[in-house]
Amino acid sequence: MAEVEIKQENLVYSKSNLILDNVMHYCPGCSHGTVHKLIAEVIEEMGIQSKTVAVSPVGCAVFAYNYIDVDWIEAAHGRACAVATAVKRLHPENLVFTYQGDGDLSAIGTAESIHAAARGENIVAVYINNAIYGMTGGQMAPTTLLGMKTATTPYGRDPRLNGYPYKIAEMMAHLDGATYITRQSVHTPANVRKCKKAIRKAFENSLAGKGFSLVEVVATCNSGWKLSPVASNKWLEENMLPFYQLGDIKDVK
Ligand SMILES: Cc1ncc(C[n+]2csc(CCOP(=O)(O)OP(=O)(O)O)c2C)c(N)n1
Ligand SMILES: [Mg+2]
Repeated sequence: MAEVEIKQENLVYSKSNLILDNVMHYCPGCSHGTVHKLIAEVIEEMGIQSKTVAVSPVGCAVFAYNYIDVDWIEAAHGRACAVATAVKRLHPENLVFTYQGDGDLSAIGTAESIHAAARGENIVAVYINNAIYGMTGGQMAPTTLLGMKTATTPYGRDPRLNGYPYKIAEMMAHLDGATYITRQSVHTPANVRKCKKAIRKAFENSLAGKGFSLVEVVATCNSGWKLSPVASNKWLEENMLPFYQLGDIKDVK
C-alpha cells in the first residue's frame, strides 16, 4: 500500500505551536490540559508570544512552564497576583497573566487576589476552580460544595463544622478595579469554545489597559473527586454549575 504523506496544512486539527512536546503530568480527564491548550491558542492567534509573561502557582499547575512556550515566573503559593503586579508595572507593554487554582487564588492567596483586583492592576487571572486542593490529595478548599466528600470531609462538607463555600468572582465584581469577570467551563465542546473567547477577551482588555480581569473555569478533578473523567463531567454539570453559574458576571464597556 502506498504511504500517505501527511502534510501539516492538510490537517484539520493541529496543536498550537506554543504547546511544548513535554508529556503532561495531569491525570486523564483533568481540565488543566484543556485550558492550557486554549491559552496557547489565544496567545498564538494574537501573535503575542514574545511579550507574554505568565505567573504559575503552587498546585497541580505548578509545572505549567513545561507546557506553554512563553516566559514564566513561579510564585509562592497564593502570591501570583502580587508577582504579576510587579511584572506588569515594570513592563506595561507586556501581557501578564496568572494561572491559579482555587486553593491558590481564593484560599491562601485571597488577600493578594482581592487587592490586585481592587487596585485595578492590568493583569488577567485565569482561575481553575475544581473545588478541591487537587495536588495535595483532594482536601477541602473554601470552594468545596456543601455536602461534598473530600479527604478532610469524608462525610461531606458540613457548614456547622466547615463553614460555607464562597464565590470570589462575585466578590471581585463589586470592586471598581475589576472590569471583566466571567465564569466558564470546559466540560463540553461548546463550553470549550466559549471559554476560549473569554480568555481572548480578557487578554485583549488587559493589553488595552482596561483593568483587572478574572476568567474562572469551573473544572473537574477526577482523581480528587474519585470519579471517572466522564462521570466527573456529569458531576460538574449536576453539582458545580447550580452553585457556580456560568456566564459573564461583570463586563465594563
Ligand atoms: C505555603 C504553602 N502552603 C501549602 C502548600 C501545600 N500545597 C501545595 S499545592 C496545594 C493546594 C493547591 O490547590 P489548588 O490551588 O486548588 O490547585 P489544584 O491542585 O487543585 O489545581 C497546597 C495546599 C505549599 N506548597 N505551600
Ligand atoms: Mg483546586
